[in-house]
Amino acid sequence: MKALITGITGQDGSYLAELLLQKSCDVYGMIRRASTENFERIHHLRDQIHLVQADLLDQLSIVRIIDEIHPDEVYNLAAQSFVPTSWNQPVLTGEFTAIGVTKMLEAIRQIDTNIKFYQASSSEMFGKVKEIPQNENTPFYPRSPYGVAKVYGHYITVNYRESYDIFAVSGILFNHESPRRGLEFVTRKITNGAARIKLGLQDKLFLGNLAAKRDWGYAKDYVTAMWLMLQQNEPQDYVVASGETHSVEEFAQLAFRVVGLNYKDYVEVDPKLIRPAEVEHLVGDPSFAKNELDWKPSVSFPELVKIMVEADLKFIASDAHIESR
Ligand code: NAP
Ligand code: G4F
Repeated sequence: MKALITGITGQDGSYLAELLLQKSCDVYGMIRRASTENFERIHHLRDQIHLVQADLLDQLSIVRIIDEIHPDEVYNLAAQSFVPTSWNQPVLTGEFTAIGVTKMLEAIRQIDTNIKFYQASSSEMFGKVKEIPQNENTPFYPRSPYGVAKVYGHYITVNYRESYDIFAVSGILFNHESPRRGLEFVTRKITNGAARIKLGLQDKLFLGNLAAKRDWGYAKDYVTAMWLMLQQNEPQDYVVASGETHSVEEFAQLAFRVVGLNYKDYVEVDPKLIRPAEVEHLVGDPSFAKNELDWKPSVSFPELVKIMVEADLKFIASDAHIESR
């Protein structure tokens, strides 16, 4: 079994590569050319995976690698994935996150329609939510150029499934986090900030909207759901979520509690971090994934916060040690 992962250098790509190796897959990772390597998350896997250069912006490069590798499964995780950047770079976000999906699907259509395809859809598509909780039938109402691009990616995946009989599925994943989460996302910003404050490296943590609510899970659990979706008999789209919702403020409260501090003494709101249009309340209904895929999350919200804070304490302590030499 051969699998190609786009976005292998990202949070999810690195965990998915580990999972697929455990399943005895031959793992190929698509990377884009950079002047310096950006492989921290997959460093430990380098001698077990194959890295191939291509770019979501370059159709021919995608056709070439799919033709050369001829994978059984393609997991399309690559995207411009940070919501605030999508207001500053809306066109580029559309090129990567929306049209990039068509480029992947079109390569599969031309080379071999038996290749299975996973698209990384997002709960950001629900945006200004039409119902609570959100499930596979909830209408979309995206609130950012990123959300709009993901809606395009979602429907082009449905369309290629229906037009060309490709086994193409979308996982509508709610926020999932880990110690490998990028530092700009709110969970990692908080756990990293709390750890730095505890270690005396920072005084304050500036955040935006503390009232926003998210359904947060653990990334390792969520990549298992991606794999399960491609092992089914029928291609279908699934919501993957914990079913619980918590505010940014609650996350901060718990994270600071892990290091024995009161968040109110350190967290301040910076109005510049408030978004032009906010997604206020996300909470998913994962019943379909639970019933059909026999999938359920294994890490609770407080456990997730603890895992992330403890990892950041370790990471920063070793970093601070290097700084002080
Ligand atoms: P991430 O950490 O930001 O990783 C994004 C990946 O995409 C990186 O490997 C990046 O490569 C790659 N990439 C970006 N532009 C590219 C291009 N033009 N050509 C090739 N590769 C490109 O994202 P993540 O959290 O792992 O999320 C994975 C996917 O799931 C994304 O599509 C995201 O939108 C979606 N999603 C995430 C969540 C979540 O909570 N994490 C929830 C729902 C959906 P570089 O290393 O070169 O930048
Ligand atoms: O951590 P965030 O930046 O994640 P967001 O916007 O929910 O997007 C993430 O999850 C999506 C799934 O729903 C993915 F599709 C997407 O790729 C990405 O992985 O922000 C979460 C919430 C927002 O409401 C934001 O306004 O936290 C609020 N927030 C408050 N202060 C902040 C901050 N967000 C960030 N990034 N930084 C802050 O200082």
